Amino acid sequence: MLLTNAKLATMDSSLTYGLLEDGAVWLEGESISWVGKSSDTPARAKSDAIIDCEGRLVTPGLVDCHTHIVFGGNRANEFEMRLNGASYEEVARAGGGIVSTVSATRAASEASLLVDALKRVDALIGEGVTTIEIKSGYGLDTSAELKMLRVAREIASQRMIDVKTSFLGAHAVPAEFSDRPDHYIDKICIPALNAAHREGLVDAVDGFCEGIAFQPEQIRRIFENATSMGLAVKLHAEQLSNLGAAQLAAEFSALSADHLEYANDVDAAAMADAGTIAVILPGAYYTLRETKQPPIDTFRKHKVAMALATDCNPGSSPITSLLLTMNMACTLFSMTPEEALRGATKNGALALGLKDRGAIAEGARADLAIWDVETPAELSYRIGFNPLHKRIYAGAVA
Ligand code: DI6
Ligand code: FE
Repeated sequence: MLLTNAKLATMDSSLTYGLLEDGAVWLEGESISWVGKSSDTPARAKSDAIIDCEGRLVTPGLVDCHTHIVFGGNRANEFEMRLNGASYEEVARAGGGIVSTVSATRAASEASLLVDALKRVDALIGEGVTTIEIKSGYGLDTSAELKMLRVAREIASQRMIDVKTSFLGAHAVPAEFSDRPDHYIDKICIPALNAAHREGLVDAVDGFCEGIAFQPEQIRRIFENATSMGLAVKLHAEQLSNLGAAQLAAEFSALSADHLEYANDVDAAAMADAGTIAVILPGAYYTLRETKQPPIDTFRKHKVAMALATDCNPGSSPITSLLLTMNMACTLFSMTPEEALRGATKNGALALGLKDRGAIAEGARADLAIWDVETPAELSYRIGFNPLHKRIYAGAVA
């Protein structure tokens, strides 16, 4: 397949999107074989099926590198309670919060979890997403955690999208262990991780290091177990306070540290040294009406690569639009449109340990998005508008 007359945002290492006017891309099978000016297109490429992009913008397929998109039920009732004046404590006493999603997820069948998740995944696919990360973390026992991860794997077999899974058994202490968090970590969470890994369900291991979740030393035990099995790690870090989570992530050469509103200069330096990606999640900041912004300038200063993701989850970020996430990152956190698009392509891929995608480059996966826009900035500028013209997944229009 040959794409011609395209304005290519290659997102290669240079700034300004790696923009190439009047570009062409030759796809062979699931890979990009050639990228360049249309006038330089190799003769042998011209015999293939041609998509005339008619001057449209072409970007790498989008990467949503942080989602909790598999879950049972929803939390609209909490949303309404809060807006009618209920406090978080009153919501919690009414059985709200993560525990309510855990109950709904444990009660749901694998089939119903899949049906519900596919609706949300289809919304992302409709915006040009070609790779998505999906976490467990609403099961909090072995059978339910494996159920969630099996659903994540099934999504990849039912949709033209690549799924990377993250085990997040350390998302919350389940009610039955509320007074014994260490017992939960050692007797439930780690055995569940090992069982999930044995079944081939785990691509990386995540945790929630926060006062309302797990302490660094508890996360450390999970990370030591994960790395002993050769699994990469990532971490929800410094979302509501600074517990040293970002530095713990850097110590384990984590793929990413995520949220980071309370990260500081020392954290950024440690992340830069470790090559740990900063995953910025404006959906949660917006939903929770947070006021402490992640230190974008500090990450820039230390050259910490920044990714963006929806953090799609029923409590703190019920959002299924990576384009709106990009807009939020610019408007709320003053990221530039170039940083936002890089965060949803190349750096999102790096946050998953993937170097074979996120840029339009020879040898990269043939995952592309063709947009009805004049400039890349329009992808972050518009609010609630989807200008996707065509999505190409693994070399096929999908
Ligand atoms: N941080 C969050 O904001 C979500 N999980 C996490 O680690 C909250 C998830 C939920 O409220 O269901
Ligand atoms: Fe999250």
